[in-house]
Amino acid sequence: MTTWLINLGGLLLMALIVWWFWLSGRGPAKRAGDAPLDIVVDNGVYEPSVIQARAGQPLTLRFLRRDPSPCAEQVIFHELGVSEFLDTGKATTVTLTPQRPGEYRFTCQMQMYQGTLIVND
Ligand SMILES: [Cu+2]
Repeated sequence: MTTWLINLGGLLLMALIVWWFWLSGRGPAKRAGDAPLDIVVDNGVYEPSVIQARAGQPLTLRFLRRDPSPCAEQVIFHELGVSEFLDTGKATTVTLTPQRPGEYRFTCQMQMYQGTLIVND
């Protein structure tokens, strides 16, 4: 009886972890589908900083810059040839279509802000 209860507790804990990471949207990587994905630029981090996308499908990102320091004013997708200036307090939309699977870095011009775009097949 006790073992059964412990197993049940373990299952509930696993379900909670799964919910937390995949369903609540608080996991380390967020998948951007057709809908624009908001990325907050503040305190030296992109939130979320890891984005998932699919090769050959357009990806729309909305950068919401809250950090007024010049460091945050530009976002650069290295290897993709995409860069954009961000206005403070206003959303800047960046649309890109990554063609090949892989990991692409995106940073500010001084590379203090760091993000990763993971492109899946
Ligand atoms: Cu910077």
